[in-house]
Amino acid sequence: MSFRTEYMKDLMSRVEKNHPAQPEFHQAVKEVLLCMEPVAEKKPEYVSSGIFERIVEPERAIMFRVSWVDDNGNVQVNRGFRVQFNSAIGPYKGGLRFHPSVNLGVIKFLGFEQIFKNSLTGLPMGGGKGGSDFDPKGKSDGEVMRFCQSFMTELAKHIGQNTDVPAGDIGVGAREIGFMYGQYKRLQNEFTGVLTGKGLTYGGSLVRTQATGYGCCYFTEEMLATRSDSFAGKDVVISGSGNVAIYAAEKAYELGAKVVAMSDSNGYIYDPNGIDLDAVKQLKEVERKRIKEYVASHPGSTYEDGCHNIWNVKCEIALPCATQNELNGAAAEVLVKNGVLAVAEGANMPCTPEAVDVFLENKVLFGPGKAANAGGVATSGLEMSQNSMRYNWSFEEVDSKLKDIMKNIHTNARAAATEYGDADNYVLGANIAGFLKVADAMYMQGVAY
Ligand code: NDP
Ligand code: 2IT
Repeated sequence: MSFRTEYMKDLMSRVEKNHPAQPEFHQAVKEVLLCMEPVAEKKPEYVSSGIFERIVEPERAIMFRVSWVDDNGNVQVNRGFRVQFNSAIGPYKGGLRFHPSVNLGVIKFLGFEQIFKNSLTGLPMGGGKGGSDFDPKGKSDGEVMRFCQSFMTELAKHIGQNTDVPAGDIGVGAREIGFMYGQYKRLQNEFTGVLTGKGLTYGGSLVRTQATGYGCCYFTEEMLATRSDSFAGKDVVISGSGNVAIYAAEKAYELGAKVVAMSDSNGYIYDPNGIDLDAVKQLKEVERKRIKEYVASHPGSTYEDGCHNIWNVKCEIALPCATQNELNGAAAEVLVKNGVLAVAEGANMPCTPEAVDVFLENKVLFGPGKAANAGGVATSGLEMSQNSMRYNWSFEEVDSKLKDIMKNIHTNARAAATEYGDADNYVLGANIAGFLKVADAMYMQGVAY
């Protein structure tokens, strides 16, 4: 896809020039700006008030040194980031990623996506993201704790329940959130909802663990319903075996489907009998082992090194739930050839632009991450509400709110896509529906002279 208007083309060139060597950020901005061309034509006041120029620039980006001492007494140094991208509709909100591939450009892409995703949830949350190039893999609990404490010692100066509320992402789960929350409390002497994804004993919300994966399936079920179809009886391929992948698999089974393949960063397993999810949970959540160990105890299943070929496994529903750009144009062609009906992004930007084009051209139902994986942050928003009320809702109450939110996101994205002339294009619909609320708030709040 390329730009039709000089205005957006120029803006994109400026983003590339001002944020050099950040390809993931450029990719995320380009996708949104491409969808914004008809919006700019319909709403010239957004052009004259510089909304598009402002929305692609983070309000604030914080970078810091994180030093800590490993189990051998050696000093280690990592880099910490928090990008506070947009606070037009609420406090900055978004996860923290700990992975060696993290850099400023990756955090900016994630923070940018988060603006529109959070807006789509209908809850009052701005967009932000953070993290570190720290690799939790192979570290002891003590090392992870000392890293998290050092990370929070700096981060605490910049966050707060009404300012910026981080949560988990790749490499940051209940263990890391607990260590960071403990350190925040020690530093500030305050028990507040400054992080989400907390443990249930200290302010966490029921369903937050399951929310992204469940939400992704609720969204997919809504898309399928527009073609009088459902998960029932379908084969599903899910990449990843982390928080999002595991609970997407759990809900896919509950909705009557069979999950036949899952992966980690080393390779993928295929089990034609349906993957035994309890075994995957035990391996990945409890023992923190590699997924290839699954095949030893599951006759009939196979393991292949490398994650890419997972998309060669025949399925009707594909849910990429690992990381960005994990599914390219060639993989999308294979999925289409094998009869895929629906693809929903549990991860952030897992499909390359070429892959997205293949799905749209072939009328595959395609749920972009901003819409399809918004259930996680939506439930974080519900955790914030419960923290403010000092009250807890039941599992059923939170799950039913999550379901309603995913349904509304689907309805609103579809309505925006229809208004702009392409009803089945959820990329267009999600970007426009997410953008309009934020743009309107920015417009009404004026510019600082
Ligand atoms: P986890 O750390 O729990 O799991 C990540 C999974 O993806 C693991 O199986 C991991 O394999 C695999 N993975 C990570 N990096 C790579 C890579 N570079 N190449 C191949 N595989 C990789 O993270 P989450 O499940 O929380 O996050 C997964 C995706 O979902 C991310 O894109 C995240 O941004 C997105 N997301 C997460 C939300 C949440 O609430 N947690 C909400 C919305 C989106 P291994 O075990 O080998 O590292
Ligand atoms: O990408 C995401 O939406 C998340 N990692 C969850 C963010 C949150 O604040 O719950």
